Amino acid sequence: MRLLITGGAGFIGANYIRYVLSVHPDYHVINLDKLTYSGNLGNLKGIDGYPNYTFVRGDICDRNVLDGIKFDAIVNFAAESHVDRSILDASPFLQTNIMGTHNLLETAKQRDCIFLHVSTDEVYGTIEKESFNENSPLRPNSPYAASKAASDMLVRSYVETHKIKAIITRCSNNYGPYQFPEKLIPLVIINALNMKPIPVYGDGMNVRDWIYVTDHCKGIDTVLHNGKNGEVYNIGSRNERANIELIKLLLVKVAGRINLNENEFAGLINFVRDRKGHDRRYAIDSSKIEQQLGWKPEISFDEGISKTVDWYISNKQWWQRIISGEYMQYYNTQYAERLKK
Ligand code: NAD
Ligand code: TDX
Repeated sequence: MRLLITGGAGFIGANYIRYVLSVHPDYHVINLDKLTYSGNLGNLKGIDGYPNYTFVRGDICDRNVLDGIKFDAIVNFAAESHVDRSILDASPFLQTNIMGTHNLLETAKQRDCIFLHVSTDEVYGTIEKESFNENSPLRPNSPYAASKAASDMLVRSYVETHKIKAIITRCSNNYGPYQFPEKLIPLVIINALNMKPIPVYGDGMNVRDWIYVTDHCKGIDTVLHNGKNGEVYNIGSRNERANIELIKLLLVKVAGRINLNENEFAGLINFVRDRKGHDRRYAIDSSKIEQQLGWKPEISFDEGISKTVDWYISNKQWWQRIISGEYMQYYNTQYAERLKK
């Protein structure tokens, strides 16, 4: 199998490449990535020398690049992925997430290949009680979520109209190694290690449903090999936490790991202006993939959080390179904005 993985230099894509090459050592992986601000070839250190791994720097919107690559299946991770950035400027989200997916679908239409589209629970919007299943209506609330919902709809239309072989996965919030520091969990760990304030949006009571990244990767691989054409599969771990509860837990873990009294971190928690259109709660029902395909999450929340804290503490060089670059300018500007009443 020749697998084209798009966005494989990002957080989940890089974890997926590591997973695929460990369980299918006979596969050839081609990683097509534009290397935007969140793409980092350092995420694939150790893999880059494998004879069955090829990196191509390119844009999923560029048809010529795709025409030059041979593959049997596409797993599409490539996306603009950060909600806050989509609020500042939605254009790159529409370009990559919608037009890029369309370009990949056109390619899939011309070739007899499988297309697995990695989507998100955010397409369902926010839910007060119970959880989203695959038949829940799509009610995206951020420009990011709207662009992902649009791409999901395009995938559906290509299955119905052009009879391509495509499947969609919708996963909840991921965490684990190699996550870009703009996302909540790495941000809290890194800010704590640097004794910097931790911005808590609004009242801190927004709820997210957290899954360890390798559980998501295993779910994607299960769907790729055993999923039914045209179907949608939710992937989640039933680990709902209010943000403030999660932040406090992370601070306890970090303090314990560096032998500091956790009270030293108490003053870092800083309630700031809320995110516009901030979804109150996400919760995902993954009984379909569990019952039909036999997948289930394997990493408990406590184990996953401990592994993640350990990884960031042991891989300072990885994140120090990022926070000493242009990311910090984005972060500081955003943080200053959030302090304004
Ligand atoms: P990320 O931002 O860490 O990585 C995105 C990758 O895509 C980067 O390597 C980037 O360089 C690449 N990319 C961006 N635009 C591109 C383009 N036009 N052409 C080629 N490559 C391009 O994101 P992530 O968190 O790893 O998310 C990966 C996918 O999973 C996304 O589609 C996202 O919507 C989805 N998802 C993420 C989460 C989560 O919690 N992070 C949850 C559910 C679904
Ligand atoms: O500094 C912060 N303070 C804060 O309170 C940041 C960065 C976030 N938050 C809050 C906002 C959310 O309620 O924490 C929660 C998680 O925020 P993010 O890490 O930005 O994730 P979220 O907006 O929930 O979206 C994520 O999950 C679904 C991913 O970024 C998406 O790519 C994925 O589709």
